Amino acid sequence: MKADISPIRISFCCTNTDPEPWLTGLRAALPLAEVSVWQPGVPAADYAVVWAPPQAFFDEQSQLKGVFNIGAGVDALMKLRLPPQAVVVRLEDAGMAVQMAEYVCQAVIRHFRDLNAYAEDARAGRWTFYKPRQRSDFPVGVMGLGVLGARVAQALQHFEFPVNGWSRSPKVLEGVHGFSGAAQFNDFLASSRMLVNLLPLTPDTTNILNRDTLGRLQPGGYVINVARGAHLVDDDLLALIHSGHLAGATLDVFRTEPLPPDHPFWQHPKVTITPHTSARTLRSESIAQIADKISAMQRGEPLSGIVNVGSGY
Ligand code: NDP
Ligand code: OXD
Repeated sequence: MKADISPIRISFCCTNTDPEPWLTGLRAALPLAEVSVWQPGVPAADYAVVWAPPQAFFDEQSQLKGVFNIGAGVDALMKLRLPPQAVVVRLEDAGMAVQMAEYVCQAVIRHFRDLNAYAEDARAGRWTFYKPRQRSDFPVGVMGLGVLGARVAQALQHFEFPVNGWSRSPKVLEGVHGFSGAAQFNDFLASSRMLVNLLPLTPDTTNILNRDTLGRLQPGGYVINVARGAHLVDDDLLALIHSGHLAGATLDVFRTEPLPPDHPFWQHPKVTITPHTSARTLRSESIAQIADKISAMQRGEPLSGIVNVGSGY
């Protein structure tokens, strides 16, 4: 259903994004809105649709009522000086949760079932078997039980892995052994062999995957980082793989993206990398969600997905 709202101005400012399909979609969903790409000097807008905008955007568009981030993570936005009255809204699922669930399940299963070794054998023309492993020996710990982490924790249970979850506040999710807060972090790590990171990047979570924390995983641990590169201390991960404590890692996100050509992750036989693609922003789902929320704001109705700027997510 198309939203019916009074004339408003929406400014689009997204780096590395072709604006045209977004403008077309937003205009179709909000026919009474004026939607345009931001350029210095354009008239003041009511709402912004952004991805990693420059500080100059907010310095100029200081009267915004709402800022809609076309991603789930708002860490890039949180580094900027935002107009204090603006409500910051992130994407909630919008088609990303199922993608994240399939990506993480494939990474867990690929490791658990030795599929990398089978692929290597096939390339070498070897018909070899590896001993089946016990699922009960491979508990998976999911860090972050928000929109994406909860979906991942649920999906892993279909494959009968024991699942632990860790969040800031206590959460009750069926079939998930829940841990919360700093006080239970070490117990969560010690109960997990495979670790999936789905935390937001905040001052509290930067570098949270380090020598000490990863060293607390059960021996033969495996790390799947699908949140942000700055959660992980790269050299600590490599040292723990080299020492044999960790069996390897699947990494979708990196401190510098694209991953620099000389980074050791590219060639490491125990590290599988993908180019920040585990859960892509889906344009039509995202536009529908943003249009609904702008309409709700215009009508003075409450909306979900509002970022708590104080806690950074
Ligand atoms: P949510 O905000 O819904 O969930 C965040 C979860 O992390 C919550 O359970 C929260 O706890 C928990 N958390 C936050 N801070 C802490 C802390 N200090 N200690 C323990 N737990 C904490 O986020 P989403 O699930 O939507 O997204 C998670 C992240 O995934 C995004 O921030 C983004 O960085 C990343 N992402 C990556 C993508 C990719 O393609 N690689 C795509 C999309 C997102 P509580 O519930 O108590 O608040
Ligand atoms: C996101 C992302 O945060 O794409 O949505 O990483």
